[in-house]
Amino acid sequence: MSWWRDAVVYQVYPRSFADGNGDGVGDLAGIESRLPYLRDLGVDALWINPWYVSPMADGGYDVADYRAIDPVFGTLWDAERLIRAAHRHGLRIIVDIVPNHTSDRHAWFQAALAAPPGSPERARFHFRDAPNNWSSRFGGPAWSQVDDGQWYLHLFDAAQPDLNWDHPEVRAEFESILRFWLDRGVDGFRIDVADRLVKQAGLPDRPVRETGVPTFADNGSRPGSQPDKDQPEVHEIYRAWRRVLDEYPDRAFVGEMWVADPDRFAMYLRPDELHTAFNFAFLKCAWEAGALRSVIEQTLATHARVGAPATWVLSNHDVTRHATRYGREDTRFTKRVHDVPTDRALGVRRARAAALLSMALPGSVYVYQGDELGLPEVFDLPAEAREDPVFRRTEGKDLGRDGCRVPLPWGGDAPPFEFGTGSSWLPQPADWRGLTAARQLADPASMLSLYRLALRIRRNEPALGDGPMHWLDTEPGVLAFTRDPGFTCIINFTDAPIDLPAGTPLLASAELPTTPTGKPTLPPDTTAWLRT
Ligand code: ISL
Repeated sequence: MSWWRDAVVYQVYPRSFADGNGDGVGDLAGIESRLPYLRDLGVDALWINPWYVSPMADGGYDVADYRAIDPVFGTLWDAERLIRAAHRHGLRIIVDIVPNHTSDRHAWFQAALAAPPGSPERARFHFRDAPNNWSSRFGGPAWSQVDDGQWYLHLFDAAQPDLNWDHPEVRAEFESILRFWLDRGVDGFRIDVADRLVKQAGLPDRPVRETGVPTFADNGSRPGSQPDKDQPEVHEIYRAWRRVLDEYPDRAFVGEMWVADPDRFAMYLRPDELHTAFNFAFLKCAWEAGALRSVIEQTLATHARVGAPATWVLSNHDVTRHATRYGREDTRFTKRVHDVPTDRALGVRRARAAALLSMALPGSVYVYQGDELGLPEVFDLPAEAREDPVFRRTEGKDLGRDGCRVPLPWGGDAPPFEFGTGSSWLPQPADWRGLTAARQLADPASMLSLYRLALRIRRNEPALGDGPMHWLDTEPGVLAFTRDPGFTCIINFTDAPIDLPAGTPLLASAELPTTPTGKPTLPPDTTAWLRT
């Protein structure tokens, strides 16, 4: 079976994973030094966020050279060595490709700035004499003006000019970049904002609400109604990319699309397009039995239609960490909120239960670095340390995403907790002493021990990974399903203990208290795996 149908993929945010040279920023040497940790954790692949030459206006999602490694991370030689070392440890490497926009320092954009309006250099981007009404995803307008008066489009930061995907040179260049990395042995690509490359012809204004404010939310909008995303012509790009990828054995794409409509979403996963895509419906869902059940059912139905495996994603480098989200009154992820009461213990308890749920479902699983340590979102970062352009572009109204990007605590009793030797680019909370990987390894009740055990069972259990699942009848507030052969997963979302169904417990996210007659029960916010 293809590896990507059931892989556990660990997301490495390289700035914050491990610092090999003591400059306070994570790097490739740091990743390489921690490969044994990842192998022992039991993951199958790493997805590494952008490592290319970049001015870092958006943490590396502003790429100035797609064929070279940023010096802060290392060299191309280091990348080649890391790919080989990962393969020796049985770990595959997925790299992040950023095709919607370049950096404003990219040679093409520099040439466009130096050339006059109407020039071929400007045709690779979207230059216009007047802007339309689109907003940047990071706040503020999506257009910036250059010295001669023209405007260029940037759906993200002004330092991230959008490429014109109608231009044949843009298409040819990215196919060449794919080959460059495939030839270096990467096993796949994560495609950044995969649904936004193609814009509606003529760049028409977005529909405007009665308030006069352009509509912005992409949740639940009518399919095809927005000119800056999910245009039908984008699929031609992925068909062409798939032809390139298929020249190399065993490689896979994972698309990043925040496309809410299941039919539109599934189109990207047709057999001649992308292999997989992130399941943001699952990530956004409340910690609630009914809501999760319908997201799971809809996910499986959507993917089954196109023969693609589902993915199960709880967190990433763009969203509030789920150990924090799940400790709140409102457990959904809709937008980033920071000033609400959070019950840390409850959040961690549910995060443990959610980990076992995601690992028992059919398909592939994503683990964002630090999930396995139960890290919380960090809110009290000093303004001057924050780097996310969202913070600046919203004048601090949105704190941005730095709070889920704080460098990992590996060991020791004080910052930088063996992340490196110098002080880390974002400060770590002093109370992360108890959360270091070293401490958690020594504690069989820790989040890290749970992840290691669960991933070991998942790998050895023929019932888990790809394949069918069957719901069991349960009381309200309880979800239970079986996987063949002989496996049951049950989650108690209610606030009272329930009876466990027949079977021998293999693993549970919390202790299973027994009744006076010796029967084990499943406490609230707990998942159990049973041998049946
Ligand atoms: O952050 C989001 C939700 O909280 C998304 O809207 C996000 O902005 C969008 O999915 C695009 O994200 C990706 O491209 C961005 C980059 O900043 C993000 O880190 C990346 O994941 C621009 O390249």
